[in-house]
Amino acid sequence: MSVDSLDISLHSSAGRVESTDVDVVVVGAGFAGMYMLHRLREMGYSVQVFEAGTDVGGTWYWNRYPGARCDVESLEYSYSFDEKLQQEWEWTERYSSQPEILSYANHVADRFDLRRDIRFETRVESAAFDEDENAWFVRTSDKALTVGRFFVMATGCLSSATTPDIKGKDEFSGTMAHTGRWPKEGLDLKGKRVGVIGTGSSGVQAIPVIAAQCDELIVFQRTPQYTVPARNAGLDDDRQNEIKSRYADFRAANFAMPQALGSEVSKYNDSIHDVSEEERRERLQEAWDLGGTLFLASFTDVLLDESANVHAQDFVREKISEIVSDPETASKLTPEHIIGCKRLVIDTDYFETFNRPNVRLVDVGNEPIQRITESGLSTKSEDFEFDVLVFATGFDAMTGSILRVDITGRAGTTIQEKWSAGPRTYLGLTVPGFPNMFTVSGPGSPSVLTNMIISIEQHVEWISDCISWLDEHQYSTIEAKTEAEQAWVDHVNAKAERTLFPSCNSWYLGANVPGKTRVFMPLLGFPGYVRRCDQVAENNYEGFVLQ
Ligand code: NA7
Repeated sequence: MSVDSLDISLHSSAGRVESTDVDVVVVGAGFAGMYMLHRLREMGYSVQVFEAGTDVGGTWYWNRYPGARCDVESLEYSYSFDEKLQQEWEWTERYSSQPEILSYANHVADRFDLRRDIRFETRVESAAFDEDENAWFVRTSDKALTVGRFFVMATGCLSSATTPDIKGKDEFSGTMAHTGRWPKEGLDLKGKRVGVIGTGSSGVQAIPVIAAQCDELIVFQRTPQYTVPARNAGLDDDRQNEIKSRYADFRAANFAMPQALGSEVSKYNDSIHDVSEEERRERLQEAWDLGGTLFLASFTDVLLDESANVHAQDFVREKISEIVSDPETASKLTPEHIIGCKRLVIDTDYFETFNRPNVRLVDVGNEPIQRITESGLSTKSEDFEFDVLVFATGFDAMTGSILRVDITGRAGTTIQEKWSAGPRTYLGLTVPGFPNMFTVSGPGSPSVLTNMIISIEQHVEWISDCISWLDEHQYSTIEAKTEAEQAWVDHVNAKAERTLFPSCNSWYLGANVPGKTRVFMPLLGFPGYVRRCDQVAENNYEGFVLQ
């Protein structure tokens, strides 16, 4: 399909449309947008990608904070679609740092000549489906209009950074930075007093590195965090070569795992209640020593049953009291909630950092931050002073980056209206009322509960195959049916309700954003999801209206 043929089809219906026409408009040049562009181009489609940043990389472009690192192992957190690419790229560590992943993204962009179809420093402001033209009219911050037959939101799950609405933010005279929008030129923290708000994954990764750079660090913690050691290390050449010698098999084994990762680590298949106290401890210790998020996969029921979960909680609580020297600090750092219902964090020397003389922990769970002041911030009983304030306060996850674009579907309905009571999709890929629009790793897909790059590949391949099938069968639109959407929403909820995930305030539920409807957004279980997507396609896109 070419621009010319699109022009003809548009002329043949109700009148002329503006000329920058493409087959597909893609929003975002992270790993999803990059592969979407590459695959569609290989299939002969014209594509225009828009990206707000100055270069590729998405989440790895924006999250440049000290210590930023992936929590999926490097040999897994990489594209699998091209054998030469996965053979030629050399990873240096077990878990890659942000700079290394960004270099990889740049390498991919160069290798497949992607940049010529990406317009950087250009934000998509609105997109509207024209029912006469069966096309999406996309307006960008450079005031241009681009028309595409298809519209793909490849905007990532964790791209819309949130800063809490604390009084006095404008009064602070020092430097403020959000971990998810870290300045490209970096921040020199040497000799500085630094305050960090937030102890999620970003805070836990940044705090030890910032503590080692700055003079004095104050950590403002609202909820203590379960974190287990990453045990990051240099990647052994023998291990890398061995995996590369059987990469296709290694990928296939991971693809069959619930989270699309960790096939060589998850070796147990029994309940925590089926083993003796001694074996339970040995196995948790083994997982602690090995490091990584699969700590929770030591038994099958840690995320299903509270009486199983409590053993893993106790184990980590004990480790905190062993590592942190000051009992009062250790107690403040000790979480009480279900382990894993907020995303489990993996760290390097997080709890150890609180033994440093230049680090202080302040509990703002019991005594919230009241205001930001010219020289720091205040709680009810104390004023704190620092030169740099870091917000490690997270993201409006999964829906934030979609909802900040004015997207209008059929009959003038906006996505903001459609999702006012929480996101609703069919397969996490499509939304009734929004024909020819796709979301990569959207709400209702496994996304953040899996190895994201593998989920992205599966989505991109499904979307591009769908577009090609529609053209082959001469359909101009595809639109999810409302019944299919309802059944899907019920399926996602039913899966979540069988687990402990809904039991605490996490970003998976949107609970970190004031006013956001509480809905568990990702779908549990990758292989079942893939089977369902394949089945839908095999059955001529059941659940969709095709015209
Ligand atoms: P998270 O995991 O959402 O963490 C945000 C942190 O900020 C968390 O500790 C919050 O406490 C804290 N927070 C948010 N607002 C406030 C206010 N007003 N006062 C004090 N503390 C606050 O975001 P991350 O960036 O760390 O990680 C997101 C994902 O990115 C991560 O899971 C990885 O997948 C990559 P709370 O727990 O809500 O009490």
